[in-house]
Amino acid sequence: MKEEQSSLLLKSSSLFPPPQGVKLSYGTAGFRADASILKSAVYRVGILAALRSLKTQSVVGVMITASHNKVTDNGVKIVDPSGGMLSQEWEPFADQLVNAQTPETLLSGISSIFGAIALDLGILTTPQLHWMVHARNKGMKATEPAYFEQISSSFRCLIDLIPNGTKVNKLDNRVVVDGADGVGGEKLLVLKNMLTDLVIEVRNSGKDGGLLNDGVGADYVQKEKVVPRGFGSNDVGKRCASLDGDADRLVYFSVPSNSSSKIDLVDGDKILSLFALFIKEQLNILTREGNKKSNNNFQAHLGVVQTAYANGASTDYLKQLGLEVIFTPTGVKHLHEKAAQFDIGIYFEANGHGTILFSESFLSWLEARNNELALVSEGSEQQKAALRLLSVSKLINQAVGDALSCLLLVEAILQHMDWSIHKWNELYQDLPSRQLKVKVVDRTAVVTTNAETVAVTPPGIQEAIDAETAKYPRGRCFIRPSGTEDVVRVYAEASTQEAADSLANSVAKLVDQFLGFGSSAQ
Ligand code: 16G
Ligand code: MG
Repeated sequence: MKEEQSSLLLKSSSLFPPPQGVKLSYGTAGFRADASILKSAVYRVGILAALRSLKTQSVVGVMITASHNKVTDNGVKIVDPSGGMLSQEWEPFADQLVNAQTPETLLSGISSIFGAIALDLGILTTPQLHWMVHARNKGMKATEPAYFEQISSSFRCLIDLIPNGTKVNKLDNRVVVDGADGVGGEKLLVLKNMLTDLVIEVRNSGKDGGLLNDGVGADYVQKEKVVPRGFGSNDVGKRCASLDGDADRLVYFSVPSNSSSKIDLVDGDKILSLFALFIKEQLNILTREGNKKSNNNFQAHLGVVQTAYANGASTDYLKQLGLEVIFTPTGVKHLHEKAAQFDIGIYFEANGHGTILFSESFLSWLEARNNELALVSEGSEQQKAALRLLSVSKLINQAVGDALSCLLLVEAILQHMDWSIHKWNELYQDLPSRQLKVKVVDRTAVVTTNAETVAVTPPGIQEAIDAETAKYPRGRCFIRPSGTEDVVRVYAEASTQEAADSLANSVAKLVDQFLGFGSSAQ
């Protein structure tokens, strides 16, 4: 590095000294902390992003967002050239860079960052940034209007392909969306005007001064199972949805009665199930009997990826459909990586983050098959199925889970099936579950394996959990250290709510006995 460049870097980095006594870690999805101590991390992530861009000779992204957390709690993360999460190989480097205590140590290891160009894309949802990085590196138009145009036009294609009989009965094309008082609500106000076959009512759009993620948003709705602010007895029976603050999570819900604030939740697992059902149906049409004569047939490998938090009833349902279900540890980077190994990989976390990935080779085959069908049987069911799959691949974000594009896909599929939210919710019935968190002395003492379903350490804890779980019909329980909070999380599932609560409580006690402050004080 040239002398004047390094002195410039020394000077500017001393403007953003790292907080004393705090060690930040890249964690599940970027550096997260109270905004007051994050300045130096943001500065250094800028340097890291520049290095990543130069190393890969591609465009990368930097996102600052509170996501689903309270407004003072911020995060900063890098979007890789593929549009996905930062390569996990670079995470240790990110940790070193962000925790270097002096500007001099920061300098060592950085050979050259000059030459990188920073573009301020303004305020976007997290998935919009991922989409733009992906598009830009593929040489495609990477602007916000191009994003809106792509998702709204592919939505229109899906609606145009709805079988005629269904269209006549179509009554219910209205959805009410809670924007979490975040950026997603604001963007949805733009998107809704580009749609003719769907009426979107946006609440908590952030325009009326509501506080981000405060009693609103996908995380609140999914965890508390009550209506978000601004929803209530007037909404009984309506199809409602909630985004999180940066619009990478989506859950649906309905208000069953006007006597309480409780909701019927339709979570990420059910969105996944709806998507899987639709995709499987289209693949079946495309490759069914009578179509075999084609010398251009292809048995697409369809896979589904979940985490241990997926409701057991959803996994049973997906397996009943004959689908291959794979589990990974929590965190989008893990699910995404696995889903990318299929021709069509569908992944979702129960919290509403997920998408559908199409492999390049499957898409080229699909394009070719569609062209072939257009020649020999234009307008046939097979060709429509091919077109629907192509439209889904354009609508659904290929870089990361995207609440806006998932919302449009859910709406298109519900219209296609002529299903109400109730019909959709009845695909299967969730097993009652309970989540708890336990403060412990050192959460890293819990090490898990088998996609977080088995605790390897501390010794003996898994046997104790197993013994407790065996007492409950349909009991399932696991513990894991949170990647975003200083706690150990407990998840329990059983045939009744009382049983799930009781199992979770017993296992939380075990965690406290093995790792908690109680045991350490003894
Ligand atoms: C982050 C992850 C989310 C995961 C959650 C788990 C991304 C973009 N977000 O929000 O996928 O479910 O962390 O939090 O990867 P926990 O480790 O505290 O339970
Ligand atoms: Mg988020």
